[in-house]
Amino acid sequence: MWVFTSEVHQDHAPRTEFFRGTLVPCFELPLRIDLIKAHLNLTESMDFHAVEPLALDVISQIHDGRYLEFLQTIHPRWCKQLEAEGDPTDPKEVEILPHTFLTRHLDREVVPTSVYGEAGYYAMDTASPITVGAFAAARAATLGAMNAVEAVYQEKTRNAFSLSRPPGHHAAHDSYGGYCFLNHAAIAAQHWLNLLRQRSTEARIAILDVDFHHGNGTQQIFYQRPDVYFASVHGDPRWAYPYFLGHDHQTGRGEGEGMNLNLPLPAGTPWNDYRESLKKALQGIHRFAPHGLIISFGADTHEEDPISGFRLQTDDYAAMGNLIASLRLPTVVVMEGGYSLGILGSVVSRFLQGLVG
Ligand code: SP5
Ligand code: ZN
Repeated sequence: MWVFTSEVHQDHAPRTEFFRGTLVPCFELPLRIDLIKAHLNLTESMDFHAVEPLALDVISQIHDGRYLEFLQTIHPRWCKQLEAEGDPTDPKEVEILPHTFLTRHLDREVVPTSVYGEAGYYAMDTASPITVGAFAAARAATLGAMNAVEAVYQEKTRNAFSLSRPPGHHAAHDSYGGYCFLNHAAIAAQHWLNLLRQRSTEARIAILDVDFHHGNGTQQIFYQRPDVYFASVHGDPRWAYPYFLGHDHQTGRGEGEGMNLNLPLPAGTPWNDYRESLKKALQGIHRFAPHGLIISFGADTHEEDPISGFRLQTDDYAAMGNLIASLRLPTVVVMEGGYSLGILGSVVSRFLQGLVG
């Protein structure tokens, strides 16, 4: 298993998020990656590789240009405004957390010029602060996922893992949230398709999302496309974040009809039930016959996760990796969520070991 990771994520160290009516310390922290890295360093058959620079224009095939400009400029613009107002706060301490959102019946044609208005235009929640390093960290995470795709496409390895943060699967074509700004799995899929199309007119990629939360961004991005199959096992959005996407009646649209498979599950789901849904996801992927598989991996299905609601245990993740390996596809794993610092390292390590067999 090749592992790609970089230190750029350290500069995105958000302080607080809004949770149950108050500001609480962020769940999505640099320490998450440090702990996983320490574990993988002690895990057999993990080969760490440096992330190489690559052209990033593929990002514009997935995300809206105006949205990308927003992500890149919003923090410096807000800091400049604070400075002009005589606010002495160090830009490194400044976080943008919007409070007013573009919901139904409101006007989406006019993008506000106010920083908080613009953040509310693009955001889906109050839990994803934009810090000084958020965009650079997200871009580095995308680059890690693209490096993993290249390694697998060039057959240097059968499996590669991009160990990065912030996560990506809640980021849609032009919206962010759930701690995600760029959708690394979606961009990696697009990059893989672009490479495949240099050799062949046939190019199909499957994305399997096993984070506890539904990957609303990934679903939205590929909803009408026939070249990417998206399967997700997750907490039913009727009771779990992101609440407004991930129902089983959402099967794709137009050319993408039948290419989206949602498998929502009840609170408290243990591995034995989870496994049956995972098998259905794998059957769907097998029928699609993709050239490659991308896994959005979250460790937040674990019983100890502080913000989720399933009951998987540490040993179950080896079985999960093993089951997915039965697809026998070239596989890229990208890191999504997982917030229990106690079990995060061993869960990721078990999963990857199960995957390589
Ligand atoms: C990538 C990822 O895992 N994002 C998750 C973002 C979730 N943010 C909002 C969490 C709200 C949790 N609801 C409270 C349940 C507490 N038991
Ligand atoms: Zn999650």
